[in-house]
Amino acid sequence: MKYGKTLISTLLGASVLLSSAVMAENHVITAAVTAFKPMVLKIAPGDTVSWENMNGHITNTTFTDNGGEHHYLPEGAVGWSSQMGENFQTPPLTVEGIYLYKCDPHWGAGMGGVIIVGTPTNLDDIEATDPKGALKRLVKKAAKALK
Ligand SMILES: [Cu+2]
Repeated sequence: MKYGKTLISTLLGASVLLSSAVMAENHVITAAVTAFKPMVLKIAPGDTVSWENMNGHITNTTFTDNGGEHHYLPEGAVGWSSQMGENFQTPPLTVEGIYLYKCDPHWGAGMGGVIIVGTPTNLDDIEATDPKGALKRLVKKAAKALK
């Protein structure tokens, strides 16, 4: 009897894992001239994001400003940096919060984007960095999408 219960709970656990894997979605962002579309993307934890039409573009979560490198990611999240022209895909984004990224060659033209995974845990943290220029525009877009 005890064995039977263990077996059933194991099977239930496996089916829960399986259904969450099946339900995870990939979301596509398209590079268009000097913009990512959509610029703000909301996804569920565990979903992935991929970029298309990336010829001449990159997606990169490392920002360089005030002489240092900065990441605008939720605590514990891992960022990414694609190769030039690569139609990059993230691993499943499991840490909830706001992820900012940019295209380095076109960052001067404001080519960046926002991915919001589940609950936007880190909006206050990002706003507290007093973002300027194109970064400020990204943060405003994120805040607006959350209203
Ligand atoms: Cu670009």
